[in-house]
Amino acid sequence: MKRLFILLIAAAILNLGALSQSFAKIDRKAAAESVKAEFLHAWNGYKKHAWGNDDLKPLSKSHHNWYAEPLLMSPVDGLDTMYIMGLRQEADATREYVKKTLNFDKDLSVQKFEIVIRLLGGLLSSYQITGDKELLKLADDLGRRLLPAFESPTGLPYKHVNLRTGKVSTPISNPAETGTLLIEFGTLSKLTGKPIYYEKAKRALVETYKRRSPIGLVGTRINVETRQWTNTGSHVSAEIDSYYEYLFKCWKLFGDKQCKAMWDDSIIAINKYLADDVNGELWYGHADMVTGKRTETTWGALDAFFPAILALSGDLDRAKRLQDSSFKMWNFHGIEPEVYNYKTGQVEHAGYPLRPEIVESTHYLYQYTKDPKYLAMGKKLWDDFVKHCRTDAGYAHLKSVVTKEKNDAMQSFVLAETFKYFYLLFAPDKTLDFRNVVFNTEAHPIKRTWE
Ligand code: DMJ
Repeated sequence: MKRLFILLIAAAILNLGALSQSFAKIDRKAAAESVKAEFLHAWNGYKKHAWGNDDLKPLSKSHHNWYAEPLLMSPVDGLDTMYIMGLRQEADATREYVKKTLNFDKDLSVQKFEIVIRLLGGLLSSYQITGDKELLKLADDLGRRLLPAFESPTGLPYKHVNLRTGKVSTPISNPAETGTLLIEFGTLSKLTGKPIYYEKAKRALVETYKRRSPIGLVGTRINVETRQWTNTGSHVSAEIDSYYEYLFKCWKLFGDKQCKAMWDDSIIAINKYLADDVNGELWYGHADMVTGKRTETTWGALDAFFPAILALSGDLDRAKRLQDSSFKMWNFHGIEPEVYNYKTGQVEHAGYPLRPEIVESTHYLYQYTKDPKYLAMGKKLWDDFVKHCRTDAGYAHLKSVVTKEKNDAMQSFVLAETFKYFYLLFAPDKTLDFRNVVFNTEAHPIKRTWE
């Protein structure tokens, strides 16, 4: 076992070495074309085998729906990627289909967070790209149907809400789900002139922040009716991650000074209690929100968004070091696991559901540094991604990054995020005005102009 670990470390070091040699070799144009072609491969798989449903099942060549009726997750999530890639005809046809088919008047109890980041975010960014008022109308209708979720005694939203009746359920939530709403609801307010959306989502973000511990950390689970934490584990991973992302991004997008102050305060605690320097490498582990005591030394595919936020907030030094750590994690098995123990080198959750976060951070670091190292890094990620996840009908999750066995799923965020960030990394900078958009957590770019 020890020998295997040493061999894996050696392989990872060789990979970093190979990376620095290959800077000059990246043909950005060819790489961007290849990403576009593979996006179309995945999209055509969806169209052929899952059209009208939420997601493609790429092994059985069938479909998956989140609820009893489809809500067009893949078409709405993938739409702005088509426009960004210049696939105008395909995008226009998809937009017409969405307008004709999507109807939120359904007796479905939906998970508000996922609906907000994928559907509300997707409709708003595609509205900004096309100016098609029907998309804004759909977004407004959806936003209105989600508003009852905020009617808890604390203003922290319930996890589920029925789109037709407004009935809420599931009071145990988490910072990611109570605090990842303001980009979308705030944008809806700016674009419709209805302040209620901004107010409700902002209050939820502030209430989450107010519940931080005396040392400045938030936990993993919170009861929205009682304000009590039911899990005090603190980290930047699943169930917390995008809460921090939105603190900074809402300052960027709306110039909201309170969001900036909440971020400034939070990042001090994150760097003090979660950052973990291990033999010169920077990782961020888990700690108890009350005591600050280290509880886990794990990092994973979801956490890999954090270098992007560090870079965005101006901390390029930590961003670069952390990105090197994520890349090291990726290279142990030629693709990253969901959870990796950076102290023991063990994979703790071996799945890879085609996550975009490491690509997102590579894109941000390239934008801020223009260091060709990040193009080479992205190319390695891309080649591995295609090699291990491509199927004849699309792209498939991996059950295990160790065995590379596939799973019959292709979530919509692959179309919204993974392909988009790969494309933006390689495509000419003029493709998207990076400095003047803010991406929601599902990679839907929102422009800072409100027309
Ligand atoms: C996406 O839905 C979003 O990026 C979310 O913030 C986290 N999980 C997936 C991608 O991994």
